[in-house]
Amino acid sequence: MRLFIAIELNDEIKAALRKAQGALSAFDRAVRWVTSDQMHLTLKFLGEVPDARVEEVTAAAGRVAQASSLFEMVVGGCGCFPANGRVRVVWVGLNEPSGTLAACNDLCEARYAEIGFDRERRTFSPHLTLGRVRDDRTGGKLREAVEGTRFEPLRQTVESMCVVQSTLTPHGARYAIIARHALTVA
Ligand code: 2AM
Repeated sequence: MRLFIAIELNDEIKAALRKAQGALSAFDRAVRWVTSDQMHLTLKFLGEVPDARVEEVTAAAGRVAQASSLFEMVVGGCGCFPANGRVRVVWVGLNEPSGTLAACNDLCEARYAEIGFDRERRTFSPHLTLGRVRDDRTGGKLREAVEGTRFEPLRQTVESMCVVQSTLTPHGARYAIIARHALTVA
């Protein structure tokens, strides 16, 4: 099954993400907006995992969670990937002053590399995907609108991380949490 490691978002943040999508509704034809059920923060994408290895993958996430402390993140600010040219992904950014999120991502990379998963080659750019664009033909208008969208900072204390199964369907990806591991209280 297709798996990734993620952090769930609270309802207040999800509602604000929906509002940001609404503010960009002029681009509804160009962008496939993610639904509330699909909103999350990805820590590590694992890809296809044989059923026989799911337990091992879940246990590895448990060890990462045990070695990571609770932390607070501040969500805010809209942007696009890539940084220039046609937009592929519309996102909301986040700040995490304690560095725990980056450390947690490093730990995930290390633990999963130990059990044979590829390390992510791109630098970790934590983001909350708002929508994906197949072919941006807006001539820069989408980027301009995204970069001009206000998103008031919102805080969330992150207390757990999850192993998520992604099932690709013609209507988009369906996500199901298969394990949730509490982070350590310092
Ligand atoms: P994205 O939000 O930036 O698209 C489930 O697919 C999650 O894993 C998504 O949040 C996606 O990030 C992330 N992801 C990272 N690498 C991926 C890859 N190679 N293929 C699919 N999703 C990936």
